[in-house]
Amino acid sequence: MNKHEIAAMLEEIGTLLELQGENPFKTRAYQGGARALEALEADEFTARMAAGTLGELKGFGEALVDKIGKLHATGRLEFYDKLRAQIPDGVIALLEVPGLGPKKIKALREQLGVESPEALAEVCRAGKVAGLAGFGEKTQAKLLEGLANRAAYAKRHRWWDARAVAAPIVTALRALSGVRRAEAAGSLRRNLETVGDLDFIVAAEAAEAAAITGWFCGQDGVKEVTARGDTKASVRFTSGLQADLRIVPEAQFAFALHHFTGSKDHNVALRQRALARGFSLSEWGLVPDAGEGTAKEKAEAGLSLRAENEAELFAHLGLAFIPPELREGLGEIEAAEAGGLPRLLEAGDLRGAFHNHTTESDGKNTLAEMAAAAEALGWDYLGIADHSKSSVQARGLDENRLAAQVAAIRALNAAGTYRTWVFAGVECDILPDGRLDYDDAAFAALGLDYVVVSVHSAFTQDEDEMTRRLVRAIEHPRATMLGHATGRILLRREGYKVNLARVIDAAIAHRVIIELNAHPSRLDLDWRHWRRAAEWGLLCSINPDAHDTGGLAHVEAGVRAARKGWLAAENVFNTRDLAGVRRWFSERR
Ligand code: DGT
Ligand code: CA
Ligand code: CA
Ligand code: ZN
Repeated sequence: MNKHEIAAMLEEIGTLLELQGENPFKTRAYQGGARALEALEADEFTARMAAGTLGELKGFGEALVDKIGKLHATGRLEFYDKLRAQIPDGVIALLEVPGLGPKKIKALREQLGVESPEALAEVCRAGKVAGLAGFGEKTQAKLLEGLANRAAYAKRHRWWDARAVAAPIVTALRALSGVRRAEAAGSLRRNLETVGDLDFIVAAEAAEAAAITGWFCGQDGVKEVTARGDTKASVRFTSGLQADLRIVPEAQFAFALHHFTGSKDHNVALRQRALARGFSLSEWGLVPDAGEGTAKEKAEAGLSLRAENEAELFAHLGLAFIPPELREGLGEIEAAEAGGLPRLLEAGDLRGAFHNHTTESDGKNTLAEMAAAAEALGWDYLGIADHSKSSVQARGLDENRLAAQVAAIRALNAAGTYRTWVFAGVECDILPDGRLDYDDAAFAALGLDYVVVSVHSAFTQDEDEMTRRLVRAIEHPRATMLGHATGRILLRREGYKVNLARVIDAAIAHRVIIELNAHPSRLDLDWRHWRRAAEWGLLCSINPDAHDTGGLAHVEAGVRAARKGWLAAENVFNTRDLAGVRRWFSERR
């Protein structure tokens, strides 16, 4: 195990011990150990592990060093396995309920015998939780809301995770004998932020279909085959994700791909358009509506118009090709008819990104490592925006540390070590009253290139208060961009309540960019707002919010969401070249 994995393990041990009611001294030793480990340079860690000198450092007691050694060498720890085995899975699941930490869970177990989210829902509904010391009516209501979200979301998966499962399957399907074409369809292809199940469409000869479904059902990770026929199959993976496979004759492929890409609303609208032209559109083909027989029979009788691909299908209906991500029944057919579809942003349009963290706050890689990674991606620039001082748990930077970081960034640029230019920014907390985390004198002295302003505290303010708070931050002359505008965490937590129309208006009026936070769990501001906001003149920045070098790649999720929001390159700030970005920043300062 590497240092990060060991630190995560120690952190988990601390949590498990807390759940068990161990004394705080002991649990803190593990949590402190995790932090000390994270603070250690990777090189030093490796050297000290080799030399057996980790114990010489402050914060690494004998017991801790022993456990780190075992994890480092073998990736396993009997102590952990035993501890974990003592705690029911349901209790572990309780840790995922928003608003619950180890202490509260312990109280719920001891006083109400709650050992699972389901049991918690029951006692909340019965009103028993409100009476416990440290809980109250408000907490009880919050827990119920969190539980409801959890249940609603349990069936969906982040787009990023679903894509990671689907991509190798498409590759493997294409390599099977007899497979002419294979694509992932459904919500994944439409770049929806969460995906219910995967849908694969394959073109192959009927004689090969059984072998293909056989491979599909027998592939690694399949826990259960939920349906199986000659040309169809459905499976469930161990992750809980399900997948449907459909095999069609090659002539039918474009129609099937289009049908199973959806969305349902888009399909309904397109079918109506076909009917108005005397045709019936279905997964089988595009056949004349008149005459005897079902659409399937007509298609099998060879009555369908031919379409090699979806572009030809759309052309039969007098439409330009509609990119899958626009197929949500939100006016894309009208736009395609009028030649009004946007030239959507592409991943290659991005020249860099802002809002990235380093080890100075809660990132896992240093400034130099982040710059090197950005250079490897071919980026012209990289913006560093670590946390500000109020984000204490993220080791936010006070004025002095930030000044030192700005100096380090200037020195790095001057040294010319990397081809990628580094901009000095900060992710500045928006305080509960809308003020920023540094005063005017500090900002003046720091000479930052830009400032991302974000909410990291007091999420529970009412809509009015939150809206006023965000607008006040946007009105601050130093604000360049608004970070993760609603604070939502997909599948886990709703965004805070805020009047987005007013926030967007203020951003446009004050020339503040709003980020599309590209972290796969955020994708915030949501794609549903971007089309209109961009028409009004809002500028978007696709920001990975990277906490390590690998996190920079998340911009792809942001590009997907931006495409879904009808955005073109000109709507996105970080498609500008270095000179263009510099100009914008200097005009704003
Ligand atoms: P998901 O899986 O919940 O994230 O969403 P989708 O869009 O992938 O939905 P899914 O897997 O149920 O079906 C894939 C596509 O197949 C869907 O987007 C449209 C098409 N489809 C499925 N059922 C129907 C239906 O009853 N009517 C129509 N018009 N289309 C359907
Ligand atoms: Ca699906
Ligand atoms: Ca499906
Ligand atoms: Zn943030």
